[in-house]
Amino acid sequence: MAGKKVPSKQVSITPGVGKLIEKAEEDGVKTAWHRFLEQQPQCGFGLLGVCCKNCTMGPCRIDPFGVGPTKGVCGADADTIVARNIVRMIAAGTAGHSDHSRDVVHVFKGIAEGKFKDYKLTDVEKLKELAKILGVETEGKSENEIALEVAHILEMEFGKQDEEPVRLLAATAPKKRIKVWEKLGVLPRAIDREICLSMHRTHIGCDADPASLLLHGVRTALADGWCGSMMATYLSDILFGTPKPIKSLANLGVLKEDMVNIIVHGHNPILSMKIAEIAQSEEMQKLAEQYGAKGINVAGMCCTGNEVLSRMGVQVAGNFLMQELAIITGAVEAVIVDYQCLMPSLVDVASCYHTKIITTEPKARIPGAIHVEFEPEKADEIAKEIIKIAIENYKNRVPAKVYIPEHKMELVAGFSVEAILEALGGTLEPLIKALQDGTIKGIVGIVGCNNPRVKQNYGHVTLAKELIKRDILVVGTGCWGIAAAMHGLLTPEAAEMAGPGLKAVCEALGIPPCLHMGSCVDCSRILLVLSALANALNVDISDLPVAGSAPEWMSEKAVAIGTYFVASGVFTHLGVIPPVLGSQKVTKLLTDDIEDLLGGKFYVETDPVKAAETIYNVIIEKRKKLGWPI
Ligand code: BF8
Repeated sequence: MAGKKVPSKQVSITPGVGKLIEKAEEDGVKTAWHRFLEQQPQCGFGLLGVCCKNCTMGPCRIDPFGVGPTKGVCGADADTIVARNIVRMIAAGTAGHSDHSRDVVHVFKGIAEGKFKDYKLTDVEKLKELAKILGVETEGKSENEIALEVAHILEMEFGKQDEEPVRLLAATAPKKRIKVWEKLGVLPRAIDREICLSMHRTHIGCDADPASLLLHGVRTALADGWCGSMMATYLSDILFGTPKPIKSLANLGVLKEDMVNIIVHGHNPILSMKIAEIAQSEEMQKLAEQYGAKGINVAGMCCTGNEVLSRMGVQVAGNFLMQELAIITGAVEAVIVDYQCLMPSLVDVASCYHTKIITTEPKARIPGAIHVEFEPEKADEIAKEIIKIAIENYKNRVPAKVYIPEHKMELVAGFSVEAILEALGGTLEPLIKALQDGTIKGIVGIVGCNNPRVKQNYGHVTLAKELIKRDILVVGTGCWGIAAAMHGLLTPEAAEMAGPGLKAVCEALGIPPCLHMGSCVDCSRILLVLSALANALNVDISDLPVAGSAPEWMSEKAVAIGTYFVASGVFTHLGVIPPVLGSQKVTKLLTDDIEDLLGGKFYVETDPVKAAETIYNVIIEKRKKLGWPI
């Protein structure tokens, strides 16, 4: 293969990955790791966040050493440019999560109106809980009537024009925290409005004050976590069931040599749940047999993988950096995608094998892919059509090109807030007691992506191991959840790796020391746990012995998540340096000053072992302040 070789043994800790990178090179295929090498050296101005291309007088670049220009053509300095760039990242991330949510609301409302017959309301108890939260009277009303009223309120969360905070946030965040946001003027009023305002403020000639810009970034991120993402979680639970602990397997070894392998990839469960469901039907299984396969094997990738894992136990093929590798096994008939975190390169990689890439959403089309537009009114029919493409493609598989690593790991996923409560016997009391007496020192939420800057999954796994060793319970979502699964951290037996206190709790409850809470929008579940703990202890979230981390983050959605964690009062670690170092002022605001305003701040450390030590110390300090034993 032309181009640089990737040091395959050094770029990942996950079994099977190195071998597939080598296979890619033998097959003449490039992966994200190859393209990352080709991109070196990357633009220093971009890495520091001091490049502005918000108008065509630019692009302007600020010299971080003060030798060259210190201002762009319009006069914006490094502080303004860095702040504007980061706010735009938050806005994009919030848009991603929340627009996903809008799609789920659309289907939820369509079911209530009787339009989408292929879906149903599965968790009616949760619907009633949500109705109560939103102040919808349920007495004497049918499920559909309740759902319709709920849908109308949720639609307004996107676009209402009054100054009142979004209702989901007002109803679920701790009162003490809401006061903090009120005082700062950062209570989000409507999701679309805050995203729109982020874009307006960062337009040429608008907000130039870094503090004012960042505060609006906070407001936008809060609209994501406590409203947009939370809505997606609530409604997905209502539609498909609230996750309960469920066993499954993870890593590329879940692909089957003698079956039609279909990967569902993306984020929205509306499509992937249908594919997983319809693939199990007798009609589809029989068709697969007619084509010489033993059946159909659906496996998940990234967050939609987490959605189908949590609710159906669908096995997971891998996390973000493994999407191309799945195709490189030569054993995948189709990758069916909705949106977000899809590498356009999937089509290039697939062109070297028999794999079909099937896009389904008008907002995420990839040149060269087959496009079958998904419509919820014809969900079953379209799911069948897509699955048939995969089945018919089985005959094109080239056995000589197939290599499926044998590695796969057992896991238990599905720890929704409800499942955690059930494991605790129906109340938070045992967890609070364990925290108070120091059996468990604290809780850390680990989230986020893979990034070729980091040895794949090393940050996720090392940080989690280091924390549980110190009796810190780890909860998490997204690609962290898949990393933890592939490395055996999501089994009750992993309690062996935990400190004595956490180990005893896990053994008593039969739970893993690391709890998989779902996809990235399900970070809202973590917020709900924090809110419940703060309320039960009559403190603010910022007083709790908790922290957040995104050890291998790369996406704008992760910036939004990190920001709403910080804004919620959480000390938040980033394992990848964000593009802010070009402004000392912005760097200080985010990693220091913001703590006085919000009680949380960002902490950047690329070494997960050092990060674990610092996080532990922060947790111990919080415990001391609460008067709890250390
Ligand atoms: O939303 S963790 S790489 S898949 S952005 Fe993407 Fe990051 Fe994975 Fe999920 Ni979240």
